[in-house]
Amino acid sequence: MKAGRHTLQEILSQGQAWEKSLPSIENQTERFIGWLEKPWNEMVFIGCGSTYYLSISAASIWQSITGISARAMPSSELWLFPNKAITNKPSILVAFSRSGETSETISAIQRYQEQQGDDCLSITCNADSQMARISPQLLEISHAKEISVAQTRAFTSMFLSILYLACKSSGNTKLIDEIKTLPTTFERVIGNYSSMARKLAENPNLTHFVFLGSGANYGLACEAMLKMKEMSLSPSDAFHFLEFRHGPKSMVTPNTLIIGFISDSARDEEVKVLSEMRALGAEVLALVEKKEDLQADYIVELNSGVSEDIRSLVMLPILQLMAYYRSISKQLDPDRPKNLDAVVKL
Ligand code: F1P
Repeated sequence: MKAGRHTLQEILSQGQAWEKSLPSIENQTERFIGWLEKPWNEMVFIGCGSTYYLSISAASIWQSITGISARAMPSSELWLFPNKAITNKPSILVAFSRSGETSETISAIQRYQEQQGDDCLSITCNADSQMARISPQLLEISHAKEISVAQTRAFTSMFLSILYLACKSSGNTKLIDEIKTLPTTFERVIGNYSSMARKLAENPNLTHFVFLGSGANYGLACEAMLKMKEMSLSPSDAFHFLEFRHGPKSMVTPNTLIIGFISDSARDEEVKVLSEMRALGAEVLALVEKKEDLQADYIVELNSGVSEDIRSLVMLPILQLMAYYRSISKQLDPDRPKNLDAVVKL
């Protein structure tokens, strides 16, 4: 069987998966929207690996859209250190897991239920899972199921669901309309930039990949870093944009590709970091809504026309594709990353 067949199909079908998932998310949300709107003091998002990185971005976006305090942590922190993890009661737990079977996430939900009652929502691609059985509230994203080990469309589709929930629970219909435009933007960005992603992935001089993102983009930068590691076994790092100056920049060489997720809110400061890294010899790829006068070696211009909280999701697929192409160019199989299983069961 052709290496990477499933991963490629899952990356390229994300727009369709979002399109199909949205009506189902809307329907399911009716069941628990009143519960979600209760006066919770805090939302706590958990997951492992990709779904932990998803939690980081979800917490940032939830707080920005709803105004309710939100935090993210790996499932293991809540499971093993519950007293340190939960402070601001009443809180609500939102757990992400593609498989619904990751042991740490199941144990964290159980620990949370023992200590807090049953205020928990699980978001998964697998309704026939242990997670679904133990969770009082469930949101299933069935159109995003995957065969590959590395998550791609499952990640972005679960992200889409939390965007929708945040907008719905704050009554922001303008943002909900914006979400509905994302599949079209996805198709355009993939269509315009997949050859650029391939060229960068196949460049043997690039041996170190650094993903920079701040605010909600930090979780996405981490996820892009994880894709590059899992699929292509390439040294990759992720940092908050301005943190990169505080030590990590000493690793920059002409073989480094810096990939910046540029926000609107902090654009000027983020662009300065990219310029400094170019001056140190790195190659720079910027992902940005409008390129305007931005200086970079490579630019992915989104032109989404939607708010920054909604659009950041569309920055990820082109980088998933870059990881896929790099894996293929190293004669690896992106469908089956080395040493990895789709689910970690302890
Ligand atoms: C989480 C996860 C994946 C990762 C790895 C092991 O799974 O960490 O993100 O790629 O293969 O599992 P899940 O809880 O979201 O199913």
